[in-house]
Amino acid sequence: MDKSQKIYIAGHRGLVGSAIVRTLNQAGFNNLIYKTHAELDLTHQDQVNDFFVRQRPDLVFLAAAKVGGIHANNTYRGEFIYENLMVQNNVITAAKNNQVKRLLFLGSSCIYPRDCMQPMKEEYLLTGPLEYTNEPYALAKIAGIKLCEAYNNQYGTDFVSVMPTNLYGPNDNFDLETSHVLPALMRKVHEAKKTSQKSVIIWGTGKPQREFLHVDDLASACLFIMNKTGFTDMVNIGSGQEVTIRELTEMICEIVGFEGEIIHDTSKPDGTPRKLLDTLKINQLGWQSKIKLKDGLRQTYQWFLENKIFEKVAS
Ligand code: GFB
Repeated sequence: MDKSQKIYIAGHRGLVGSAIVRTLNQAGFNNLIYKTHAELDLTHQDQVNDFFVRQRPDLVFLAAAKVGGIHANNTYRGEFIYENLMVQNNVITAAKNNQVKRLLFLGSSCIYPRDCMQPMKEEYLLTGPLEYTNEPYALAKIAGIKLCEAYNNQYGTDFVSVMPTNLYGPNDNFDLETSHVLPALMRKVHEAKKTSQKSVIIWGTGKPQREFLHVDDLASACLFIMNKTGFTDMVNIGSGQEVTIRELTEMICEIVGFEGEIIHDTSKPDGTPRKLLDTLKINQLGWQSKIKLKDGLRQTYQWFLENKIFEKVAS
């Protein structure tokens, strides 16, 4: 990457895209382009083509996607496969047709089989059935990885796919119906404390294990991989910091200062029992995550308070 290059960040308002913009700005990259959803609908091929012909970006971070937690994935199954396929097909193909020098596609750890061997190596992709609750999303992401690979093979493009583990941080979605587990728990525990509740209800048995990565660590990894011109292997991005959902809830209770009981609603699904990424590949390239889960949780809770997220989502 050099500072004269034009960099397009698709999805700049989301958790990942906003962290990539923040990290690029901090590193002195100011030649950035981004459009809001209202200005450019990435599910429309004509709009995307026109945008690429007019703007001619050199580099693309493809962080635009329809995302959500277990309930959203399982409820809006049609939208999760349709919108993600449309966005990624349009952006990746426009990048190929308009001589983009390098594109980085954001995947997800849910592309691996439900009962995958742990930790999950990149080579385990497509070796078993997927988890039902997020199968449509995972299939779309797998298609995106394969589209990048196919264009690289056929047209000599320099597109790369990265697979982050469960992410968290500033600008996350705190809506209780559609969010991922970490922001949902942060908000639930905060509300329980504010309203002096005796208990907080969490979904499932609390036994599934999840690995969490702060989104600023992910953004640093994305810049690191973008800089590896010619490196097109799919690569995992994780932290190795794995906790059960119950342990995560306890950590959040401690940070928020809530001492009530944790109750499990086992009518809600658990999802994948475990998904820990093997990060040997990116570690050997020279990248390592830095932010410890406890520190990242404290920082994210601070952001939640300072940005008055509680009041915003409640209104
Ligand atoms: O982040 P999450 O929604 O999705 O976490 P996944 C789900 C786990 O947290 C399940 C438990 O074991 C839930 O039972 N959980 C407990 C809760 N309380 C809550 C709560 O209040 N809200 C939520 N959302 N969960 C996602 C995929 O899977 O992983 C995405 O759905 C993406 O597609 C992401 O791939 C990385 O971790 O199961």
